[in-house]
Amino acid sequence: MLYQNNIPNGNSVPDPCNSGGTWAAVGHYDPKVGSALTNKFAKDFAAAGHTWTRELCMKDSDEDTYTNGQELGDPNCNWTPGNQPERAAFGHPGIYNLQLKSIKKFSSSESCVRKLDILISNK
Ligand SMILES: [Ca+2]
Repeated sequence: MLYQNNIPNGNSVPDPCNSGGTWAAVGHYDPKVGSALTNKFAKDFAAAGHTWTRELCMKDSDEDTYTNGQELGDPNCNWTPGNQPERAAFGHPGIYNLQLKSIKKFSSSESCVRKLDILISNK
């Protein structure tokens, strides 16, 4: 996942479906499969030429009121590739945290990731 290096904390984005875990494929709805459906952050990232621009940093791709920069630990949009971000990432820039609150309960046969896919496809 080379794109991980193009965003701050790209290799340590929290997995909202798995407390303490990380979400490797940040632009996708499946944490590990880069070919899975892309999320809103991925679309904005692509529009920025797969680079971390000030505009992308200031944007709130998943509309959860936190900018992508805030969620990824670059609240002042100063990060450049290869350097240490100002803070640790605390949120996933492509998954609206409130959506997760509404899907906390799922049966053992359903995964959180699948629930996310269903939510998004109904949007
Ligand atoms: Ca956000």
